[in-house]
Amino acid sequence: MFNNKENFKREFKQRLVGKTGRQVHEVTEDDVYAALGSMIRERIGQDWAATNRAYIEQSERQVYYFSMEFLMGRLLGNNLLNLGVLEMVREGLGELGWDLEDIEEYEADAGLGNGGLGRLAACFLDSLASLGYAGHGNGIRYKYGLFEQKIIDGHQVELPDYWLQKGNVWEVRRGDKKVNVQFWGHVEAKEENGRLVYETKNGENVWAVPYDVPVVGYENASVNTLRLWSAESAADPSKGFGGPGGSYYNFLDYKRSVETVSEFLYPDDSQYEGKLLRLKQEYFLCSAGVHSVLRTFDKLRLPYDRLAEKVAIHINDTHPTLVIPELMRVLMDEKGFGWDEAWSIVTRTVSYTNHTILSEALETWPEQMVRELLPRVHMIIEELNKRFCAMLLEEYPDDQDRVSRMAIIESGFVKMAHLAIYGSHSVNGVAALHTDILKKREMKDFYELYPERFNNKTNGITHRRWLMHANPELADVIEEAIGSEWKTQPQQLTELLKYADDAVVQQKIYSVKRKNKERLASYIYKKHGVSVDTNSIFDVQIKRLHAYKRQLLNALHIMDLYNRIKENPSLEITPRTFIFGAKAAPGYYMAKQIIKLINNIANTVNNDPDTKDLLKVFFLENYSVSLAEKIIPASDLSEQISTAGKEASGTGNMKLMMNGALTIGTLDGANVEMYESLGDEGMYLFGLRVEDVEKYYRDGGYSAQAIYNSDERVKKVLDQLVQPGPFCQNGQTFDPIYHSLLSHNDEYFVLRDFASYVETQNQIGMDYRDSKKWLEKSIVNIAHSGRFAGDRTINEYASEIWGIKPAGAGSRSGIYKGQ
Ligand code: 26V
Repeated sequence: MFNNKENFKREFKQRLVGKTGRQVHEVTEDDVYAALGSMIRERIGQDWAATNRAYIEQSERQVYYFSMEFLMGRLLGNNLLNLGVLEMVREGLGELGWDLEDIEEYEADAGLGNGGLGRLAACFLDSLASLGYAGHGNGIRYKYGLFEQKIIDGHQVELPDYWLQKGNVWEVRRGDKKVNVQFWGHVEAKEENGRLVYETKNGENVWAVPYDVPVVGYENASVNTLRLWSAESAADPSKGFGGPGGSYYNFLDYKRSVETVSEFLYPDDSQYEGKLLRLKQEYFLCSAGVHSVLRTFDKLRLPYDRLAEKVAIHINDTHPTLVIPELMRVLMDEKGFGWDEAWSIVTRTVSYTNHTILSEALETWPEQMVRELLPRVHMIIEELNKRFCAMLLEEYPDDQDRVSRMAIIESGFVKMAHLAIYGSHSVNGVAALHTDILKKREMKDFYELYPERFNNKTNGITHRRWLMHANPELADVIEEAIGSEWKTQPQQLTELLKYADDAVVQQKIYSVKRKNKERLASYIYKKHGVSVDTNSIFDVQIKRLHAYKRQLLNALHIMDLYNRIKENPSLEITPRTFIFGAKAAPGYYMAKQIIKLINNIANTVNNDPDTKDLLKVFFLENYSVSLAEKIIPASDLSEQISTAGKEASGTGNMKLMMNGALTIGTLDGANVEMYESLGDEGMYLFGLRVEDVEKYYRDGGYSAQAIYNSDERVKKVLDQLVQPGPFCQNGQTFDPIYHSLLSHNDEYFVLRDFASYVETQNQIGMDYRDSKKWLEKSIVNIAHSGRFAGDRTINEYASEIWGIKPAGAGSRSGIYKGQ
């Protein structure tokens, strides 16, 4: 295996020719990517095998992070970084005439997630491996990831994301580890040695085939596993082709039906829909995952009553909650345990994270659907509900209301969050404020019953991808100033505080930001044919499009700025470039209207001679992990402007902070904790607080119409949504947006926060002109961002929820300690 540049070059050339059957000067960049990827994957293989062996030998508890989403993005650059060969490979390739950054672009971005929840799972895997924990991912290998977004005439158009088209160099298909998953059928009970044994008959059998992806730790030789399941038909001609019926055509129908299970990722984010296929996907993940976890446990040759000592299963939101009844089923029906013993094993094994307080995102499945699709699992849920309600009635004999509120099955629906809390030993929120709201409001009943289960784990992001890999020049400047300890102990970034005021460091940080802005500007030029002033403030809002995230507030501010300049063309304002990136759920009409509005604003503002030198607006299509890596290092201002109390945490806020952007934000999610570190000096707060929002919801008293009537700026921009003018081109108006604000009384308090937002933005415009002061704040932001590194978060999960210590698996272990 190569260990220096010359070896690398020799080995790489050989492989390139061997793989393509072409001479080195004939290959394409695609070939270079494929050859390099497979070469690096093989190099990882050694450490991977050693890590797995060590985990079995050490026999310590291992964590399995069950998630319907893993938003991994591209892996080549990150794997090179974590293996410690990035520079060697970059130089070697360079000498052979290829630019590594160009080659990285040939990798499909693995978009197996919607947004925050899926990307968090990916960041956590990176921290688990880098800290040397035995922690693995368990997910679905969707054939199609999150749709590719095109903007056509200002509208979002969705295209399928066939990310596997060119193959996936990182995955290894493990056909020998496939697992049978059963749907439908009916349950038969028979007596065996004096106890009832249940078996499902005539079900639809599906093979879950694992594809393993190595997760490389940072310079520690640890390699964990992300196991992604793919659905395949369980054809067995002797049993009538595996499916119901026996003919070849039946088999083809059956095959098609089976394969749809892992066909695509549901593109809805925070909007629950009770779709049968989605329920199938959830059970598919849980059943396959449970069986594979137990198989690994079998290698230890221990009795199952010791399962919880060796295994922790973490569920990422309620989507994998069916692990609870599924593990019950397997322990009772396949391993012979009685109810109470099985329940004790399950609850000691499982823990759960809640990621949202939006009631419309809470999962509740029609009981009838669960009964038909998963008959045995349904029986178990029914029994769990019976026992839980009986216990509640004992606890609260005079409070039937509370018992019904807390029931797992109620009015014909299975409430997944209730099942998840009942079946877990730990329930956590993802930022201090969010956990507080769960305890005091959303899950109050459960908190009163199980106060010891509730805890907070403020989210974090991997500084390896989001700083070291996405912004290597900034990483170099930091290293020159404070050394490299922060790379393995990100909280050491606070050392930078000493240099906040240092003219030399400031100058270096300024020129890195400048270069990153130029790079983004040339990307924008390529895509939009419009040139960007890199002296302008790069004002960035990148996240899923959702009413509560209030991209609309940002848009209304731009409209107002436009109006002000039109009224007074010599107005003194600091030039701005507004950058948006956002996908809307395909069925989310209002979100799509907002995308169109932003594009109309862009059209007008970017072309009007009075404004085009002062304002630019870009809606960058197909926001994704790889696009985020281009935008974030170039950002000056980070928009985190959700209605207070609605954003559970946010993680983009952390990535932007770590790259030196200043935040304009509400006191919501993890912004609250950012503010604790930064204060008014380092962060721009505005708008209603949670208490204010709650008071309005509780007592009423908010009138959007009154604001419209009294604030001329508001009146003007709202009228511009529905009247022919600069923002309604070709006669299209935005009545639904207008009515959501006025007729529906502005559920998200956009108009209520408008004045405060505009005022804060004006202040920011002025402050940006004092570049020394701005740079100082920017450095302070970077310095305090270590608190939001995923390593801190994962250490907290490890010690407070999972009870695990670093395994120190790899031969180079001990180098990377984290903190
Ligand atoms: C809900 C559903 C409903 C069924 C269809 C598929 C689907 C997919 C996702 C969701 C819920 C998404 C919840 C989510 O992404 N929450 C975000 O989690 C981030 C990580 O904790 C956090 O930073 C964000 O504030 C929070 O919105």
